[in-house]
Amino acid sequence: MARVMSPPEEPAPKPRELPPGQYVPRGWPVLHYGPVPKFRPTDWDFRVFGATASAEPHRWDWPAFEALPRATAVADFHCVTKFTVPDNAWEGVPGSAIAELAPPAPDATHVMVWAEYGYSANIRLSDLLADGTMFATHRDGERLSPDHGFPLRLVVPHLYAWKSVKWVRGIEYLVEDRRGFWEERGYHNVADPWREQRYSYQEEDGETPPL
Ligand SMILES: Nc1nc2c(c(=O)[nH]1)N[C@H]1C(S)=C(S)[C@@H](COP(=O)(O)O)O[C@H]1N2
Ligand SMILES: [Mo]
Repeated sequence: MARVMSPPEEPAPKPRELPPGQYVPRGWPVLHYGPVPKFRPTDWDFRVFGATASAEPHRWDWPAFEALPRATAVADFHCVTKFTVPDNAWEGVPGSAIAELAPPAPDATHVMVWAEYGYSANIRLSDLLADGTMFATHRDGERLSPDHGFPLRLVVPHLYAWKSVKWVRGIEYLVEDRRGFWEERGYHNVADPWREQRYSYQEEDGETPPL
């Protein structure tokens, strides 16, 4: 028997929760230090070195990297200058996949992420393995533009975006934490936006590598 059903009540949209001090800007700002590097596919490689399980470095050229297992993840993107870009659909190679293919030594605790021109950022090994961390080639179905890190950028959505290294070329496993580019210049070593870890003066003594 046909019956007219009243539509289910729409749940009220939940207001987005932003980390403290953040706002949502128009569009997707471009922010970085220095020039945008040129991509030369024949020179490009991705290296995993430092404290690897085999004590040997790993290397993929561009075609090999493009053939690695891929995944997608939707996440917000929080810059320490206070903008948050919501709901980015990232696509790329998960950090955990890289760690499986090029495993760290048992005593590795941290990772230095290296980009073109020597930009770097340090993260914990657990940040590399976390859900949502990936070496991204695409956002919202489109290949990254040169400004946003083409051909490859790291995305670590649960940390401030200076850890989301554009034009990434490799990672170095560390048995002892070391500060990266911004971490040496007054920014917080860990950078959890939900705890508003913006600046190095907020770090507890002895918890992080000295400045
Ligand atoms: N190689 C490199 N990656 C970088 C930076 C940089 O200066 N160089 N800046 C970081 C900072 S501070 C931010 S906020 C984000 C910005 O990414 P977007 O330009 O795609 O928004 O990139 C991060 N990755
Ligand atoms: Mo940033």
